[in-house]
Amino acid sequence: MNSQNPSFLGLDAEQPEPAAARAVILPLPFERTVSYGKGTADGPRALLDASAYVELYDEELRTEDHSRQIHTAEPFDPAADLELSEAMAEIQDHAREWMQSGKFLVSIGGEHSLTYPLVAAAQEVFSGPMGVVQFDAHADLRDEYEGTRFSHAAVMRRIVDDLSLPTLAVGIRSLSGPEAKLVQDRGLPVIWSHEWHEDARSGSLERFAAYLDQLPEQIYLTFDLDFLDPSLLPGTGTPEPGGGEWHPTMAALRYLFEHKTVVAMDVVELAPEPDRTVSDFVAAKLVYKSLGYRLGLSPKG
Ligand SMILES: [Mn+2]
Repeated sequence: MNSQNPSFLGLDAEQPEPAAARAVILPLPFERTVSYGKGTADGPRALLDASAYVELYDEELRTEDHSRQIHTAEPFDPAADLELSEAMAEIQDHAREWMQSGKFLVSIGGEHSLTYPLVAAAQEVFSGPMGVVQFDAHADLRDEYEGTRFSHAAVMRRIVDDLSLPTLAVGIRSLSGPEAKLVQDRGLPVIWSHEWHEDARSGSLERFAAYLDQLPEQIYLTFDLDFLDPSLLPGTGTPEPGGGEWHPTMAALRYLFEHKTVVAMDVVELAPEPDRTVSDFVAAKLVYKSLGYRLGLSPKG
């Protein structure tokens, strides 16, 4: 491990070799189509730096065994002069190799456009039906944005249209008129932000569970950090008020990992703030909690 690239949880030399790990963290400092606040290229590094301060013992799962099962891969970023479509293909190839090795791949971004090649790789590697669960403030269902079909703002449209995968979007509170019409016309499953909050107030996962029941057993999870409320995680490119709070979000993630086979996941859109590390730490903790749910309680390996 290059000392320039910290490993998750600050384990460095104590982390397992890839062959012995059950999960791999793949840093993807990719930023090409960001439209508002920039800085997601610095997201992976900030998340890894902050993760050194996450306590290894998980008080909810009452174990820290999973902390020794995680390997951090070298960051991967396609050459800056590549066409966007070529860069996407390189990310897909790279992610496919990790997924084929049988590890639970957690890709950390980087901007949300990354999710398209990651989901495409998962679709190649994991045979059988697969659905995509998206936690996000934004629908990301534009057909193109600022001249590209590979924009972060079009990433779920690519997954719905080009990859023909069933989806569930959670926490949506920002979308255009045409995107809303698409949701309506196609009957795309969405838990709107106001519905999320209604459920969170009463501690109910019924709506979430009912939508999950409609999806295949295999799930790819994409977690755009702007799903969370900006009071909890301000360091993101396009923050939106009215986002998720910590405990209801963890309850939903736990439910997802307990009831479905999550085959791979990404956590994207961390744009570190210059003078505060709270967002970086929240993102790191979210990754570690997810890994705990995946490795610490799942009997599925
Ligand atoms: Mn978003």
